[in-house]
Amino acid sequence: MRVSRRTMLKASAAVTVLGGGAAPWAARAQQAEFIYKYANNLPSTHPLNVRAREMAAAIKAETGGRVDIQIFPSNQLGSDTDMLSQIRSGGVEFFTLSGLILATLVPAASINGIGFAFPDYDTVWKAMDGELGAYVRGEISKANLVVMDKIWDNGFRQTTSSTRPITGPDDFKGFKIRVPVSPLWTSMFKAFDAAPAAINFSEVYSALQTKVVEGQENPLVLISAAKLYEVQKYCSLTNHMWDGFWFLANRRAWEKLPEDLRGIVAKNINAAATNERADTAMLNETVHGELIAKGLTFNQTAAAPFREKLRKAGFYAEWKAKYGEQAWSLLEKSVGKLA
Ligand code: X2X
Repeated sequence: MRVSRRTMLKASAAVTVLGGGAAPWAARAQQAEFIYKYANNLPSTHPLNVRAREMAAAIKAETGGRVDIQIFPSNQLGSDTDMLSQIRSGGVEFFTLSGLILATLVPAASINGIGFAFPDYDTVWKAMDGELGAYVRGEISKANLVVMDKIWDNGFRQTTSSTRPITGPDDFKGFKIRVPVSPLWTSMFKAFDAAPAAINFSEVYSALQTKVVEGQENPLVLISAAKLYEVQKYCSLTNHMWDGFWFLANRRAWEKLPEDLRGIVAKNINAAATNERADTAMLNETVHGELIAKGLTFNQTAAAPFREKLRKAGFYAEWKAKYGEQAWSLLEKSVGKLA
């Protein structure tokens, strides 16, 4: 068949006109009723984001395309401090944030980060899925944010450094360490006589690279995902606190969803949290070896001398007074007497 250039041009013009006329209609028919942004601070390879993508796909399918959750990982929409104000104003609809950082708005939310409180994951999940978690979620709701039931795992935090390993509390003396923007973190490292600098996670890699700080502390899974081993030499297994992410929603955006859709969304978010906990548990088995292969030098530490140093510095007494009897007794019910 011979087609002249003229006919070709005519045909393509017709397609363009048709396409141009049809596109807006087609787009409208396919567009979700609720397009909601979910922002977080973690690399897209972290299990939190892997499970979030799966979760968003399930929500889209189960709502027949009515709810479309778009994920913005890796601080694409700003630092934690920025995203916390966006979730409050409605600039983003969903956000996962460490309870310790959320404590700048909801003081009780940092309580799971009290130094050396949790001995293991069993104790963590019992407390956070039980009374302690329910108490914290109640406080978050009072601040006019919606919070999902299941907290996501960040992990037990370990200390990395470019200058020296941390073998006991004395090694923290004068240590320039990055901490997240949160009063509890600053207070704890001051109690160790370290020199904490509050820096958002979005700036951590470059702060380590340019030696603005000597070290930082984070769970092994994240030290790996964020490639912090590229700019650190030592990793000291201090296990100094357990940290998790609350899945938050802007209240107005949440209440705009009809009841049945809310049920589908919440169910899938909480299921993803449960799967993400299992993923990090699996990774915790292998990541230590991988980080050794990447060049980090590891050392173990004993908790008792660190805890004793905090006790002597008045850290536990100070925070008990800040949280109040009710919250503190819920924590001690889970982890035992803390000093
Ligand atoms: O900022 C951090 O270090 C991080 C990523 O662990 C938190 O979100 C608390």
